[in-house]
Amino acid sequence: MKILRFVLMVAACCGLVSLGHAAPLVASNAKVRLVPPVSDSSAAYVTLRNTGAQPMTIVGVSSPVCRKAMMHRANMEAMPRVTVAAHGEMRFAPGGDHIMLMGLRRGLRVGEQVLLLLHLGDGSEMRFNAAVVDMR
Ligand SMILES: [Cu+2]
Repeated sequence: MKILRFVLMVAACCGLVSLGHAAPLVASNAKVRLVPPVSDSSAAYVTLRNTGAQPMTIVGVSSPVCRKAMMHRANMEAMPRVTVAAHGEMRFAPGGDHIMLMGLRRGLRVGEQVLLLLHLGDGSEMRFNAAVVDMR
């Protein structure tokens, strides 16, 4: 048991467990909108697929690239939590629900990878990278 715990701890530290997915949630098509250097906010988009038989709830988002990140509806209304149904899908997409990145700490460059973290209702977190894309 002790050995198993140690192995899990090492795996978690190395990102083997959480990087890219928090099973059963899978991220795809992740991107961040390129904004002019004068803009201090941007948005991130991603499709989240719940491959599991239990609903998964996202209770927060964050990124080292900005001071504050939030889940927003298309009308910029904040969504404090989002539940992805079992075997369901949640799309954060241009013109719709999105992840708002506020207080950017630096300029963004096309092609760079931005780390995003989803904080889940069970206390775990899911990390994935989103490429900066010029979406004009
Ligand atoms: Cu917004």
